[in-house]
Amino acid sequence: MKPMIKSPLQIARASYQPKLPEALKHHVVLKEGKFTESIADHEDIKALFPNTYGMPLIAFETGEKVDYPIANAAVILSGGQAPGGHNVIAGLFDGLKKMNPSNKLYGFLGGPAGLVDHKYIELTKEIVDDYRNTGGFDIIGSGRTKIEEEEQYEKGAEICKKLGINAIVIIGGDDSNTNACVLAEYYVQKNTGIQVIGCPKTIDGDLKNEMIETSFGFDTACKVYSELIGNIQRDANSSKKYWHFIRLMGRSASHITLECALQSQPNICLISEEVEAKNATLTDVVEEIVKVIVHRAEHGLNFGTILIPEGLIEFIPAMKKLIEELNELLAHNDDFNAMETDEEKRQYVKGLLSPESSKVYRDLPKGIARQLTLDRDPHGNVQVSLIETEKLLIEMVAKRLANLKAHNDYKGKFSSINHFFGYEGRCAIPSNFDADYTYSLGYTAALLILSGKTGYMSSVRNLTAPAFEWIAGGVPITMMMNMERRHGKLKPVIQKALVHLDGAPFKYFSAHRKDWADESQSYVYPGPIQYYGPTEVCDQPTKTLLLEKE
Ligand code: FBP
Repeated sequence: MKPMIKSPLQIARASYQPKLPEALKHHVVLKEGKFTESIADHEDIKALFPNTYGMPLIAFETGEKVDYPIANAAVILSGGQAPGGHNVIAGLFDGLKKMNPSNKLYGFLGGPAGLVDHKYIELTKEIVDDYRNTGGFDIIGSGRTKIEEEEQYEKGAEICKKLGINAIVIIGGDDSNTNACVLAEYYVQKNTGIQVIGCPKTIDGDLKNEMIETSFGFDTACKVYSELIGNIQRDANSSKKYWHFIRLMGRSASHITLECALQSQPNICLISEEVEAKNATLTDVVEEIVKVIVHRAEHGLNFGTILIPEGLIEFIPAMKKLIEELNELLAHNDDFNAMETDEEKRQYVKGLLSPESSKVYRDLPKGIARQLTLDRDPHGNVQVSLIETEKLLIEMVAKRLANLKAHNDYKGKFSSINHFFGYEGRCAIPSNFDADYTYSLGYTAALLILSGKTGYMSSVRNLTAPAFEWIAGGVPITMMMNMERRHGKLKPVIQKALVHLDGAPFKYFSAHRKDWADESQSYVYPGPIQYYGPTEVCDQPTKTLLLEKE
């Protein structure tokens, strides 16, 4: 294989030593805390997870030397890329090797499918060293295959037995960690001796709770998008001629959009959770945008920026109902899948929807209606990244402005440009925060494995303090669960954390957005992520985290 060609920054980052919580730099002792309960539906979850329900919280503290047994572990990267994944692996590798150099780490290739299909590599020092502090998941690849059948669990157990693997670390979002917990329970029930540990990954920032302060990758991705938004704002402020409609990844939750707004102060920022709470229609959303555009035009400002969360459409109540109906309708629907033309599919869907949803569906531009019926992801979710909400809004806003113009109520000029930022940030070189956080998560996962734990998620807390004050431990995954309807059935799942309207980040935004919308100039230009330099420039966590911890 040809050696990787590295940029000067990559070469410099290869020797960056991520910071660890102080306790992890020494011998550690495992301290058990309170026994736990699921966030809701206690009896149902307890019945489904008789062996892994209610386990205590865990913290690692400085202590005496412990002789750990030999452990061979394997790691899986699951779902969308997030900056820092390689450092979880590096931390896991270093943790395992430090406790016993004979410990081995394998990587299953291409996501959870690698476990079932027995595709793997042994991760050696040479391989891991090549990927330290880099973005991407390409060390072993990722995938979205859902492991949910007994046959898949058994195939996994078979390869683990063959390789002598006694623990699997699944690095994933809420759905992947839910599956990790199901797998952990199954392996205990079958007495396989295989432990399963989860790790909180997703740029979306929606895997968080009291014990998981943030998912990794959110920090870096938001910083990359905010840099781009800032650059666009400077461009808009220079040429003064375009309204930029910027859709941001994040699936259902608007955390990314909110964080980018806090960092860049755009003229308008929509938050899906607020739209839902206000029971707003698409027309209400358009009116809100138009109001600001008209106001700025009255001051001669025919330009601006609008941030749109990619999941917006799912939070407009009428659209939400339509999507829910479509989800049920399209789950395993062979008739629909066999249809060849879009028109055939359109007619078929229209006929089966409730009268209200059928009307909403008919009124949508055809392109958007088609995007709503595209394949669901393996977890049954609409792939919101494929729905071009920014274009839908541009179309509706332009129509409304033309109407106002015809009545002499708007004298401005409306030229728009659409953007979608998602893939640009998911594999960025991790910020110092993400590099340190992920390395610590991986190292903590190694300790959980060596302590014989299963059904836990690696947790590193107190993240707004300097890294040496971070607290490392484990959280039982069942603690984060409740029952929800998926693919038409009630299932135990980790509850997604949406933006709380009574939370500090939203409150801050809501208190300032009027100033950001008006004619005074309040754009912020965050600039690119800095890896070297003063700590206030290089080591800051997200504004969301800072406000939440205030
Ligand atoms: P995860 O939840 O798996 O981390 O993925 C996040 C995400 O980037 C979402 O923001 C986005 O909607 C989706 O993945 C896109 O999926 P894909 O990578 O399959 O295009």
